[in-house]
Amino acid sequence: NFMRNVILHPEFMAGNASTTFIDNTPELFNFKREQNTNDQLLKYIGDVTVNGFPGVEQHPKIFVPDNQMEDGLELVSGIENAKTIFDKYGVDATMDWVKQQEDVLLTDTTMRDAHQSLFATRMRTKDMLPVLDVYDQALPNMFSAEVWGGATFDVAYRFLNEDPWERLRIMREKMPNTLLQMLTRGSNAVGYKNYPDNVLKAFIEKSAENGVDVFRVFDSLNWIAQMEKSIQYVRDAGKIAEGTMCYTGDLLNPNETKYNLDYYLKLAKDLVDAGSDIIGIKDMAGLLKPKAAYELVGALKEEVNVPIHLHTHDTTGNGVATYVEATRAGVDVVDVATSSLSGTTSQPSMSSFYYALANEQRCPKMDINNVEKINRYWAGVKPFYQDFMNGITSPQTDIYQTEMPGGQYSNLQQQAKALGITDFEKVKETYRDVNQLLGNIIKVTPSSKVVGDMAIFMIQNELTPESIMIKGQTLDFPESVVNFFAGNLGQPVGGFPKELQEIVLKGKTAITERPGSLAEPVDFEATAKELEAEIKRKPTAEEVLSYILYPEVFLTYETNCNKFGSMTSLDTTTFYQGMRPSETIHINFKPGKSSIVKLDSISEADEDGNRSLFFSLNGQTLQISVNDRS
Ligand code: BTN
Ligand code: 3PY
Ligand code: ZN
Repeated sequence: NFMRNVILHPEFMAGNASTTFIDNTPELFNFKREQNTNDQLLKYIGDVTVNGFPGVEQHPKIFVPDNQMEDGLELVSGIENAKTIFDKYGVDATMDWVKQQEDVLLTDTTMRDAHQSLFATRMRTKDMLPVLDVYDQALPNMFSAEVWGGATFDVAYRFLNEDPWERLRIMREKMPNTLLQMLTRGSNAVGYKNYPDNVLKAFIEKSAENGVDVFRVFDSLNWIAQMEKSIQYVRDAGKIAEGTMCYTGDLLNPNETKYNLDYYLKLAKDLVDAGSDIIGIKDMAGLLKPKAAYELVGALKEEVNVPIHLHTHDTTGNGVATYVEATRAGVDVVDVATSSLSGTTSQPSMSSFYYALANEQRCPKMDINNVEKINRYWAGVKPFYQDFMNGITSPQTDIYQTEMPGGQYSNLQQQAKALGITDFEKVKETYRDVNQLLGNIIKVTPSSKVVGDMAIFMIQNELTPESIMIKGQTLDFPESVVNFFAGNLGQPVGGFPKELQEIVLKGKTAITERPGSLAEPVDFEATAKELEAEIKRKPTAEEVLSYILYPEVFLTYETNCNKFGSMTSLDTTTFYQGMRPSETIHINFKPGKSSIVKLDSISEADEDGNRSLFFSLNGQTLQISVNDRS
């Protein structure tokens, strides 16, 4: 394990390890947590068996058949692709290569946005491994695989008991010949608030070192000032900077005065001036209609000299049509997901798009039989996550009016329900009103939350846009709304609606500068010491960053790691649902070392609420005590 850590360490891989490398690199000794005592894992199984998984209603166990990759993939190696060009010749040569390709290139979002948008980002690394093992050789013509960032970072710690950095290193190791892509929220990195510039810089450097090649940088208000630092840090790290514009409104609507073609062309030019190597169009709600995509991409190809990368969600049902039109207009790369994890709130289907363009010059290059085989593997993974599915099974065309991002659509439904608001039509209508009230803003994490929170607030307090203007001074607005009007998310296109801003801020002044320019830099050494005192071991630089981004979440993860050990040997059904009395499972604690675990019985709770679980492990009885928190 120690040698594996040495060999896989980014510094070692880069050939930069010196004689002090081992002494100065505490993470090399982080192999203890990869192991697991029987006791720890049974404790975990016991806990999830008795208390259920956070956020999931307890139900009879749903057994999902074991899932394996089929044989017979056509594996090829030695193909020239974006990654081989990048490794050999660098960023500019890669972008030139992209522009020269006749076929439209693809980014496969299956392992990031697809499961983030379909089942709350809950996919475990374990279920990705069989695909990672064959990826480079089965799908060698991908432009990139989007595998990191967005919500995957905190959800890994929070719910999967996984270290996201370790996931990234595994992906890098197993996919050396595919560009790995991540989503970063500009000044919010992979968090929900602004961080000081030195944190952004360190986060991007470490992400690059651990394996990210392409950084898609966006801002939730399309404010260039919130993106340009990150873009520069990506460039400084020698990686590919994808400056991104979020798409909203309706480009071809003659009444669209704000988010029209001129707006996007100017934004794209500003992003290129800020150092973008490639321009991303991020259509998070699925609002970009086919003809609009044709116009937008066509105009961008004329106006800017960098490749164009289009991302959409199929929430409204027109995703493939949009991509076909974008392809005809010369788009360089589009984002797709394996078909079993595509559609609705996820990306359009990779194989549907392939067939839509079959026999055409720009048809994407792929071995369609490999794609189908790998897709059948993913189809087998999907049922493991049914507890987290968002329930959306058909196109939601009302999104053209509400403009709600796919990821928020199902979330807000749940949030409203939890507060006793069952009329989702009313929520959507109010969301639309709030968007107008706020000045028709871009809506994506975290600005979309401002609109959602405000809509819920208005419904709960029976407020209308008119009554807010009248009695607003007496109202306690949601924190996210105050934060928005205070300028802490940045400056919206066209500025704030002044009257409402005064009402919400109640005399406080708003900032107009970039929030990051006012933030004190973080003292990494002091923070590392503080964290060391908490966890009683020397943290890695990556762990210090995780702690800065998500202090509580990281410390809880650390506690859970010490309590439960590593979860990697546990199958996903048991991980999320635990066991039921009389059930037997097999656990491979180590490769080739399979153990038989049976749950014999669960006792009644004693007066302290503790239950005893009687397991047999390879025939030997083990008793685990679990506190029943119900
Ligand atoms: C977390 O919740 O922070 C992730 C670790 C998982 C802990 C397990 S999940 C099932 C059981 N119920 C809990 O509340 N914690 C444990
Ligand atoms: C994220 O920020 O996680 C997103 O995917 C936004 O669309
Ligand atoms: Zn997305």
